Amino acid sequence: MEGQAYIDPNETRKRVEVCFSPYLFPLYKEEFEIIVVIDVLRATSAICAAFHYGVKEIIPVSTVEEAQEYQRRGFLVGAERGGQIVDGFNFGNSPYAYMVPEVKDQTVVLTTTNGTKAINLAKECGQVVIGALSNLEVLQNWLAKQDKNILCLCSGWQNKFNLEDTICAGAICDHLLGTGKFHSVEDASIAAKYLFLSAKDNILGYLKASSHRRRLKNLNLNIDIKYCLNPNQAPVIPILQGDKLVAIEADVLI
Ligand code: 3SL
Repeated sequence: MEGQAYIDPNETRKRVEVCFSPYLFPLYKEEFEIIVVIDVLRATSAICAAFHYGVKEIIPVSTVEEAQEYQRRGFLVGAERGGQIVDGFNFGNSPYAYMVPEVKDQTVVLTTTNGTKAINLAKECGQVVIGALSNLEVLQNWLAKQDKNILCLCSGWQNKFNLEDTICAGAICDHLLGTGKFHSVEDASIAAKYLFLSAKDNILGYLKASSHRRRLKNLNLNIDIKYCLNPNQAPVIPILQGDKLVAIEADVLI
């Protein structure tokens, strides 16, 4: 496998690794059974919020054209590009847009700049699970019980590295490594873990100068930033089944 780090031939533990951006995903994609797609600001936080507030299923699509097609067919559709609601759609990517009675028990279609693309990229290669700071603890606990190799795929921003997804991925790594059942061999995973450890006591402050936080602040979306960076507010695990995200049943989470 191209670019793989050294693995001790006697190692029996499962792996947990971090891929910093979808652009790097081809270097990792063959080795993992579970792919945790992370887009803290804001796609995966919005998805977790949606399920926490009772959305039945979410169809993540990569392009605005696909979203328009679903809209023509009568679906509820959220569409975001560059942090803003795309013209012609009723809502975008704000977690608060999914905390309303109108979406309860509904199927929602969603397209976003980076997050839904990363989901569709990952789905050919393993079981896609949605990760965010808002579902961190419940996700960590569930992943720890899976006897599978796990890749945390950071959605980044237009294929570039970002801090918020990396910190979330680092938190997942830190927890799984702490169970003793997992190991990491890639330097990216070690870096993500140390970034999380230096950020964990004040994630909001740590990300103050980060690019995407500044982009959203400029769009007056501070309220969304605060929600997305506040851990464990939406204890759900969305998982991809076919082309649809559904929430894992609550009794499986215990
Ligand atoms: O990139 C994405 O998928 C979005 O979450 C970006 S934004 O937070 O809506 O700007």
